[in-house]
Amino acid sequence: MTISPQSISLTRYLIEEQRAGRINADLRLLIEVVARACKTISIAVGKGALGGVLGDAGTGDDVSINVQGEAQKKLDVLSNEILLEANAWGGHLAGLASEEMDTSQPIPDVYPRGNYLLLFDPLDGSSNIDVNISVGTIFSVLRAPDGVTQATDDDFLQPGTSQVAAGYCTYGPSTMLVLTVGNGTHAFTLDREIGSFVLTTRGMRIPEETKEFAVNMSNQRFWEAPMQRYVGDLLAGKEGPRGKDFNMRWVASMVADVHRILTRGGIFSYPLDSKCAAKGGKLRLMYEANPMSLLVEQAGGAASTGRMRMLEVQPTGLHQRVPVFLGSKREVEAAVRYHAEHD
Ligand code: AHM
Ligand code: MG
Repeated sequence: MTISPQSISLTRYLIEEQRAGRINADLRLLIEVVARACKTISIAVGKGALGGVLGDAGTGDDVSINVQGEAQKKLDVLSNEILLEANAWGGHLAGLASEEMDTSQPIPDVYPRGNYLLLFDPLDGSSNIDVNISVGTIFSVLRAPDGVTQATDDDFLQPGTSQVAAGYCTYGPSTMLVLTVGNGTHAFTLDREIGSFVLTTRGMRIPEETKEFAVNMSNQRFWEAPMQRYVGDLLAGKEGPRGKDFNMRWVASMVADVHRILTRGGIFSYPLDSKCAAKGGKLRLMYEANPMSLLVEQAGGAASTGRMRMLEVQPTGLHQRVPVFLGSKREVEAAVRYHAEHD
């Protein structure tokens, strides 16, 4: 396949956004650096067993555990290192935070600093790494508070409405970067031969109505009452109160599930359940729910905790967890209604 002169690369897209005054040079560089790191991660993921990167990090009884109490995979650790290394020296950041690190990471003293904060989940969907199913990287960009050049954890605790950019990269049959800088959600596909991301869908739009939902049904008995009733009504199909038959899909990689929903509609949910209630939910607000919520809203969808707009949640911790409902607008509104009727 050859690239046509009409093809718009990520670089060109970002330069045009800069010319239009929607981003500055530092944010452009930051996004380029993240995209470059994602290409490196894509190569490691693509090698699979041949790259010696499958399986748990650490050995035997000494399996490496992250701040979330989860066993780290070799690729989790490698992806984290790739993103840290790529972003440390560019001079556009005042700090970094990752799912894989307890606290935020300062920029090494030898490098200049900038005005942005970067948060990421380096390799989301870890349970799928060893079975050759799509995984992805999720990232969120915030502005550092005025005057802050070396950020502490508290500087990151800004609501999702403050994000200046968000995106994910999905490592599936093709590698795709889906990005927003607050002016729509756009998809870029990696042209592996020339090593560049090419704009393949400008202005993704999520259909407002859907007949498809994504949830881990094995947790059904642990859900709260409004969620039980909501999914019960979806399963009741045409004969039930919703009056239509719903289909279900669950990859167990948020990036892949959200990518499907951005492409053809649906509702993704990871609700509160009695197993994760003490933690506030399963998915993390700052580097999973918030960036995905901005991407979804920018594509005409909606995102909620079930009780409030996701992007308005005031974070209290870097690794805070939240219940998540996002995707087709009318369906997210329906899920929110079930919660409101119950509360
Ligand atoms: P991870 O960040 O440790 O990979 O966990 C997040 C993942 C999401 O990608 C996915 O939606 C969810 O956990 C899957 O959960 P479950 O194992 O309950 O199906
Ligand atoms: Mg994750």
